[in-house]
Amino acid sequence: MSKSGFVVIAGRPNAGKSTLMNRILGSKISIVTPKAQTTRERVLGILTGKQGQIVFVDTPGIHNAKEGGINAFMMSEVREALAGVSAIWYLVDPSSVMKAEQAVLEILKEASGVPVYLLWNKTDLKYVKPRTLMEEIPAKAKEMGIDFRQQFQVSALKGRGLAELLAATWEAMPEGPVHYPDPEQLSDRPVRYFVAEKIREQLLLQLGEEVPYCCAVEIERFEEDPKLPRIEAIIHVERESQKGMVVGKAGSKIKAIGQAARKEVEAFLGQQVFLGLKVKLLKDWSRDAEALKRLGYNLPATRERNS
Ligand SMILES: Nc1nc2c(ncn2[C@@H]2O[C@H](COP(=O)(O)OP(=O)(O)OP(=O)(O)O)[C@@H](O)[C@H]2O)c(=O)[nH]1
Ligand SMILES: [Mg+2]
Repeated sequence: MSKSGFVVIAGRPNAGKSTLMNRILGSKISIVTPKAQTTRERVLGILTGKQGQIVFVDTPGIHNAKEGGINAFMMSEVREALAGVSAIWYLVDPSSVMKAEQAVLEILKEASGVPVYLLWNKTDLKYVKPRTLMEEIPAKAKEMGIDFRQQFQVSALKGRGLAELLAATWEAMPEGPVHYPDPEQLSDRPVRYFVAEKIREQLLLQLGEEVPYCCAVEIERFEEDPKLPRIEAIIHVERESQKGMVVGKAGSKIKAIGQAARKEVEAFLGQQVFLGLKVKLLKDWSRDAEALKRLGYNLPATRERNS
């Protein structure tokens, strides 16, 4: 019998969760940016090997979502990802603070009985005072009844400590049939999801602090042409005033975003594509249940039964 299990990668925004999953899979499945709250939806990274299969679940960073809308959706993604998993990788940036990590522990507590691996990430960087946090987190977890199985010092960016971490995680996996029998399959998402994400990555990288969070990407058309697939995408903004910020002077911004995103899509698909971008107003989409649903951000209450 081979080993088979789900491992959720959880933690604060910007801890390096997506970087870690990409590194383990050796493929850029999740987008990565220096901005917090880059990941909006859970996405799978499927590792198939001689021992069996580990299905990693990259999740949005855990933060206090005060209002409803997209933030509430992101936190429901984390909660739903935690159901029925075999292990949790809890990633911490050592420059974090206990108050922020407390919000993560509150959610991990809900997955009672699941072994948690505490991963100190970014150990390639020098920090002045990680000591207190390194004592505070395990102490608090113990108090809350969370099963901290083991701790590792890693660098998702450099790959440091990952072999030991993976070996320990394989050990903890139960025996069972693999969930995804095709060893070539690396994720659960369709191509159009990855295309939309590459566009969102460029919005995060190329626009000022707040604007990317007001953007949602929808693939309007995807024409499969073996020579040059034709992809048309809409960037939805929340307010009229944001349109100009995305388009830029004489369309310079949207052009740069489109060019960079196209290069990423081409690298991902291994072929040239046509990528057309449009900017449209979808008023207050991040707070509107119907708009969120249309964009695929299904809040638990509106989620279809079989989706
Ligand atoms: N120096 C260093 N930087 C890292 C490491 N891991 C991640 N980073 C950087 O940290 C930033 C955030 O990385 P992400 O992988 O997007 O973080 P995340 O936890 O997925 O963030 P959200 O999706 O916002 O929750 C990026 O700039 C990464 O390059 C690491 O081990 N060392
Ligand atoms: Mg991420």
